[in-house]
Amino acid sequence: MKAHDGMYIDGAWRPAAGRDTIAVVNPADEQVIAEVPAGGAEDVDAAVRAARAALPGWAATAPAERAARIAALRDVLVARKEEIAETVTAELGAPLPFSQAVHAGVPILVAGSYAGLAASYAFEEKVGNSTVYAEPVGVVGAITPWNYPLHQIVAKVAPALAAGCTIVLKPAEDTPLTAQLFAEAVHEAGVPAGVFNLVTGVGPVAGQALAEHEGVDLVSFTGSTAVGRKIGATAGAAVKRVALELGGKSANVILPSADLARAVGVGVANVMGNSGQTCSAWTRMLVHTSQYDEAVALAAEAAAKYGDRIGPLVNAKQHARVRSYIEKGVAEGARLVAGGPEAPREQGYFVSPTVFADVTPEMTVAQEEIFGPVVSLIRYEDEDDALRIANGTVYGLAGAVWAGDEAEAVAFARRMDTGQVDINGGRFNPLAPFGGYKQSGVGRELGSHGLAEYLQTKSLQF
Ligand code: TXE
Repeated sequence: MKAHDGMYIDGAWRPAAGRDTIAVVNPADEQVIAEVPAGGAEDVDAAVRAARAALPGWAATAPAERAARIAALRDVLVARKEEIAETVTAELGAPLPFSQAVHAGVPILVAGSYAGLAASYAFEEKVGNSTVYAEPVGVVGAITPWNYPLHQIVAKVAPALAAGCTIVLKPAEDTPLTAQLFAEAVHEAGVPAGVFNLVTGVGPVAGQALAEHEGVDLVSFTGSTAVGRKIGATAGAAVKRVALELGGKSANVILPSADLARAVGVGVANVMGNSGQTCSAWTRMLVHTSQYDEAVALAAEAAAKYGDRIGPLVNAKQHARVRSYIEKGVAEGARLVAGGPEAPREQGYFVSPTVFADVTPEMTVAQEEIFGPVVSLIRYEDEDDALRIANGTVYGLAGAVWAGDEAEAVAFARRMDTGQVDINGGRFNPLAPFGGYKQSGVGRELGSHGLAEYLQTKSLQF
């Protein structure tokens, strides 16, 4: 596949300071498809300097001009949609239809929403005898994961651009080609040189250098809780802003009045999409004891139907990790009713859609993020029991509630310690804030709440 052999810094592709490279592997067949440079501290420093130099100019542009650039970026993403989908499929392994609809489609919606918000947001407000200005935080260090390669980038870069911030992006080492394509799109959209910069590289080198750089005013990170904790500590010590979007173990609560077949079917599909590599996936299905056996049968059937439509996991490390979680589930007494730890194909990092029954809330598969196509069915006795189980993990990112009556589902959702809940299936809304309670993170992405992360306020009293 086509790849740039440099970093996108100050509006142009420039050679990396060192000679290290990253091999990009197609997880469906384990073949190396490209190589990109692995940047180090020197590359990060050059990118941060470019972003600092561009900051005063970009921060001073009228919101309407920033809105026009983001709208142009959205249009480039639309024009290059097919290429984006093919690139994500090549380096992440997602089936092409899923890449087209979700990996390419969702970032277009998000970019569009920020073109609108940049134009309509109240960057200046009268409050009594004061005027309050919302000003850009400054230079943003964005560190993104591989699971939704373009969405994770756009969910940070679009609001940062709308706010008037400048950016250095360090994307995941598994999916740098999508990030390079995005840099091309930013360039094509006419975003001024230095406003957006890209440094490809590995986490503990380029990522860490970016998180620790004193020229960065805000670090926005999405990834594992372990790395997020470290980045949060570094930012805290430097007294700089930080946004963390971390793991999840979301509950899909099916109340007895719900349409059971639909709730189970949609619930299984929610976990299997993107091969379970979704931080908000509803990995714990909570079913009333009176409907439990029926739900188990429905879930096993839904998972079996998924069969070959599921893509591989992103890399060998995740492949081994997910399979060892499945083995642990069996060892702790959960009952496999679909799938299992065996790799279904010789080549590629595939795992079969897996369903566990007889899962109890304290089991490892019910507590830890697996990040694979594995759903665990847990039984509950009554609503209070369901709530205790739903809230009984360190995470609180997302979830779902199903009930015959919407008001009943809403009442339950309001008692959940979690940042986003889908009611009777829900529907994606790019304007709704997304982010975690508890150890799922700090801050919000998307919509005006996502934009506010990149702003700081100044008030003038009269
Ligand atoms: O994450 P990492 P990994 C979870 C999921 C998954 C697990 C491990 O449970 O199984 O994390 O995935 C960069 N300083 N999520 O190992 O390492 C890294 O280069 C600065 C949930 O891939 O956290 C990449 O760009 N940066 C999740 C990004 O951090 C560092 C999405 C994420 O990689 C760094 C992905 C360091 N010391 C995984 N070390 C979600 N919330 O959606 C790594 N990075």
